[in-house]
Amino acid sequence: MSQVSAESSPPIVLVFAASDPTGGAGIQADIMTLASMGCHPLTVITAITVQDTTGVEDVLPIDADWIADQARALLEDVPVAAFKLGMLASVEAIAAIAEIISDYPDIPLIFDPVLASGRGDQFANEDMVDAMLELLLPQTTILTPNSLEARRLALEEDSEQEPDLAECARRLISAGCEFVLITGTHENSEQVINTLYGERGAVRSDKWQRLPGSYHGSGCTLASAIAANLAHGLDLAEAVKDAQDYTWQSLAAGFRPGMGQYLPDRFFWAREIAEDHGN
Ligand code: PXL
Repeated sequence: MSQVSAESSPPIVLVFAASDPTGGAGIQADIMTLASMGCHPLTVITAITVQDTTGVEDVLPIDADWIADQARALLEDVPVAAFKLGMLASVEAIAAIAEIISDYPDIPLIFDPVLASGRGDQFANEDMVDAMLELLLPQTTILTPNSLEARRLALEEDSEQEPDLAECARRLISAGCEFVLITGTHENSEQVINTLYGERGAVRSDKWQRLPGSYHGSGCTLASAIAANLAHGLDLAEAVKDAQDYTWQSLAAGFRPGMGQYLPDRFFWAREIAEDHGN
């Protein structure tokens, strides 16, 4: 058994994301995932939302100065092993976060470009998409769009034809990020195919059994799991593979607390232990 002393700290991940009161997605998903994977989350809230398991009713962006002040206070105090970005909610917030992380070029940045919810609620306008491309992609270690987000981020103004996903990845990498993981949940394939691309093209492609039902928070879970693995020191391809496995298990253990979508159980292993004790 490994020794855990009061001195030793779990790896610390600084998350910028929005509150989802259902606990399905957003910063709540990030907190649970990071904690479940042995990391400690520092959490800067970028927006609060009104939502239930059926949809998002409203979003209140937090003032960019407040976002910057929260992050600066933490960064002056606590060493951080990775940054994770989720919903950002305004151009000003994107600019403020981009400026802060530019002071820490050696810390890996996991950027989940949240443009819409899985249910189609829109979170980002064109100015925000432009700001993400211009200010955040050049600082990103790994970008984790779903296929819809990848197409929107990679769309060129004058092109009529929709690019295939490999071409989207090429464009996003030429916009400055090191790696792109495009997830295939929204595609028509029998299995879900997630492909990791780097500068020289596809690095790995993983196929997962498509689960029945509609899930809320799978993208946040996946990106946070990658952040946790990078914070633990795994190499990137290994971090991506293991994070998908963790996410799939969370989804397979998912539950439906309300009348809408299923939520992942990011502590599926704790339930297994509790059930064993109950025997
Ligand atoms: O799943 C993306 C997402 C991220 N963050 C918040 C959300 C959602 C989806 O609804 O509400 C706060």
